[in-house]
Parts: sequence; structure tokens; C-alpha cells
Amino acid sequence: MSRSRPDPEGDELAERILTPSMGRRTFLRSATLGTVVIALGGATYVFASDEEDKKARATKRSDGRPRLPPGQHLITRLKPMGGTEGDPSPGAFKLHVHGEVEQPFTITFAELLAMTQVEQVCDVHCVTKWTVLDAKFTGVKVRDLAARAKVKPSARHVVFEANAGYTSNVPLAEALAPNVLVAHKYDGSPLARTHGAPVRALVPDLYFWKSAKWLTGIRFVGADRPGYWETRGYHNHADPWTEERYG
Ligand SMILES: Nc1nc2c(c(=O)[nH]1)N[C@H]1C(S)=C(S)[C@@H](COP(=O)(O)O)O[C@H]1N2
Ligand SMILES: [Mo]
Repeated sequence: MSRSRPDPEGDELAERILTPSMGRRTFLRSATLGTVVIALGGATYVFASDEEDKKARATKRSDGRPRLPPGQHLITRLKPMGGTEGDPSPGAFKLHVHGEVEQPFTITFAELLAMTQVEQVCDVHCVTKWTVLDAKFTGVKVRDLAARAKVKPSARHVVFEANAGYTSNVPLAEALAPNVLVAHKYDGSPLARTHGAPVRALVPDLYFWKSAKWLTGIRFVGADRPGYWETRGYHNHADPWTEERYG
């Protein structure tokens, strides 16, 4: 990540950690495991050892790509990355599935739970350079919601719509991949408010900013519509393996 590029989320992780001016910091290194635990302003990062990073980089996914994309480092749990939180109560939740579809619809949380549920273990990659392996999510495939709405042939992209106007755009074919979910549980528990309660998008194979938290809608569109970060310097596509970090 070059320092001359725009970095709307702040300095990259390694730089944040090494900045002595950060307040309230503890740094513990386990001599035997090489695990590094760092607490910064209330958030805790648990870093794996260099050996674990190396191992994950050498391990291949079923699609042949390395388990750990270039420039990424392992942490053990999702880190809350902020954003404008929506109403977390399931009772208030409504998801609009609309745009280039024949049958737009709105579903409640209970109706979402009545659809086929998927429990999925996947890896997530944040543009600020952390990766979590084997994150477990529960939810409904975007593909199933698309089928219910009867997406028109004119649709080419999906826009995930969230609280306070946050959006992210994903090419239709990638949004319909079987591992793209509307998720309501992380590691077996209802999503924490900071992680998007009650429902977030999950697009594991693109940088995590595509995974809109506090989801309110899925809009199918013909012409692409760059979203919140995509119009603020981030790459339009966001493939972690080719480091599509900045546009
Ligand atoms: N609604 C909404 N969704 C969002 C964001 C946001 O600001 N608002 N931030 C994105 C970014 S930049 C990242 S890295 C991930 C972080 O998710 P997490 O906080 O669960 O780790 O959420 C994405 N989804
Ligand atoms: Mo992010």
C-alpha cells in the first residue's frame, strides 16, 4: 500500500500498530507461540505468528488461489471497522429486493429465517490488511433472493444498500456465487451491532468493504453504480488476490 494513495480508512494496520503516539496500548508477545496481542483504544487484534501467515500463504484454496492473499496478515476474529449503525432490532428489519427484477419484494427478519438457511465457513479479507480464516456465518444466499425476485436479463450488477446511504457494488455473476450471503449470525451468534446487526451482506471473495453491514436493500441494476468507498478512492472491483485496493 503506497503512502501517496488515498486511504480513507486511515493508515494501514501495521503502521497503526507501530505508531508510538497511539494511546492506551498494550503489546504482549508469547515466546512460545509467537502470537501477538495488541489492544488499541479498546479494540483488540490477535495476530498469528509469521509462521502461520507463511503456512496460510503456501496453502491453496480449492480454486487454486493461496489461502492468504498477498499483503494480508492473519487475525483470529473479525475486527469492528466502524460505520453508521442501523437499528439492530430484528423486529424493525426490512430488506428490499428491487431494481431490474420482475417481482420486487420486501421481507422481514422472520421471513428471511423461513428461507433456506446456509451455514458457511469462509475467509474474509479487509483492505486494511487483516484476514480471518474459517469465519462461520449463517444466512440466506443472495442467489435465492434473486431467484425469488426474478432478476431481469438487463441486470448486470448488484448494489447492496445499507443504513445511512452506505452502498457497495458487485458484478451480478459474483453476487450470485453460492458463498454470497445475507448473513445474520457470525460464529453461531446473532450478529453484534458493530458487525451489522441484524443483517449484513457477505461477499467473502472480495475485500470486506463490499460486505455492507446494517443491510436495507439489494438493488439489481443494468449500469454499474460505484458505491460509498468506490467513489472515495477504493477499487471498483476489490479482488484481494490481485490487490485491487485502490481505484
Ligand atoms: N453499512 C456499512 N457497511 C459497511 C461499512 C460501513 O461503513 N457501513 N464498512 C465496510 C468496511 S470498510 C469494512 S472493512 C467492513 C467491516 O466489517 P466489520 O466491522 O464487521 O469487520 O464492513 C463494510 N460494511
Ligand atoms: Mo474496510
